[in-house]
Amino acid sequence: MKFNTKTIHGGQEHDPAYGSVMPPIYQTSTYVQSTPGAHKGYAYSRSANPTRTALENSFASIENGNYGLAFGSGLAAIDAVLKLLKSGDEVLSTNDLYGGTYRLFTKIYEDFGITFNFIGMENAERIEDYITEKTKLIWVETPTNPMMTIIDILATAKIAKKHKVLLAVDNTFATPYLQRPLDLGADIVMHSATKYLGGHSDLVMGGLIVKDKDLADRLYFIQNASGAVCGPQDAFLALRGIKTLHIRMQRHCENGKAVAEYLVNHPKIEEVYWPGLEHHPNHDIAKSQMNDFGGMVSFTTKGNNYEEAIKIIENLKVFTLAESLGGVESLAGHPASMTHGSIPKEEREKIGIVDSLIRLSVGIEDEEDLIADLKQAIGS
Ligand code: P1T
Repeated sequence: MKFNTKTIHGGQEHDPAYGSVMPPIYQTSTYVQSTPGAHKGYAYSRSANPTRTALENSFASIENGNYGLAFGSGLAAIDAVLKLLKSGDEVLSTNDLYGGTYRLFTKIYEDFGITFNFIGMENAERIEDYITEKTKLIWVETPTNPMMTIIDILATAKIAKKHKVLLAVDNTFATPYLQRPLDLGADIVMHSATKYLGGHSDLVMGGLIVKDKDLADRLYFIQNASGAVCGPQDAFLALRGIKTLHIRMQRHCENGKAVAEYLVNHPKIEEVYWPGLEHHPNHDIAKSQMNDFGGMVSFTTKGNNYEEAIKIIENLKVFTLAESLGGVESLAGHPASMTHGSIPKEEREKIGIVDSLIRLSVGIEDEEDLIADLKQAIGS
């Protein structure tokens, strides 16, 4: 199956009970047993639930993996990956990443004796300089949140393989419509399915996808042992969202391009961060590993004025000021005070998250309405 067919049919079976075309929501915590241990493959819904299984199979299919796991949030999925590690292990991570991921790493797992090294990975060769005998995991976000930095997955995977280190890629911003990290040699793909996979801002959900059976078994064990699973209703909604991922992403990309190009030419805008722009520092890598450039666009205003950025955000009418991204509706956020507020100011500013940075999740409305909204909010 090709990608667009996989989003609809990948890993799906018609319901064996009544032949329903859409998967039933198995809203049950437990399952009948005829004698202890004798059941139809499902004993307790933390361990497995048929609606969640349908979603996990869809996750695996769209990312070209063999195994999928669904969690109660993106952070719960990341948490499960970190539980593969032990005290004394080291992790190399992109220095620009979602603030909540940074907080989980530094405020929870550092206390368990795991060391995190946050480095710029735009130049993949540099990564090797930081690998030690204790390095067990490389954590990559690409495009990064919110600076849209692109990391070369293929080159990073080669380094990870050479040193026998796991490579995990947070594919939330790109989605498998744009890039499939497992095909490029990553070991684990992670999603905040809250975003583009769900696509309608109506659920919180995480996903992991892997190819290797041993790794999958370890993660299934952690998923069951720690219990951060999603409920069947949310699994159903995420599955429904994935069925239109390809057409939504196509429009997100078209509108993202229109917005980025409008902002680049605006006299009040200083910098525009969108990997489809030819002057983006990693544009060539983006072109080689992504099918298009996505709908996330960040920008700063001339003079880097905090008050002016806040005024622009407040003036927006079609773009809604809110956390999160990846839904059909356009959202605007202020990373320094919202999504990345948990990163200390000096750290934040080193990587470009300055006070005037505005992040847009460009939705699938009419392009003309989005541009008109930016025009009235920014002024000329
Ligand atoms: O919110 P949750 O489903 O737990 O996912 C966390 C997460 C992980 N990775 C990336 C790249 C993310 O963007 C997120 C969540 N991000 C936001 C809420 C945001 O507005 O950026």
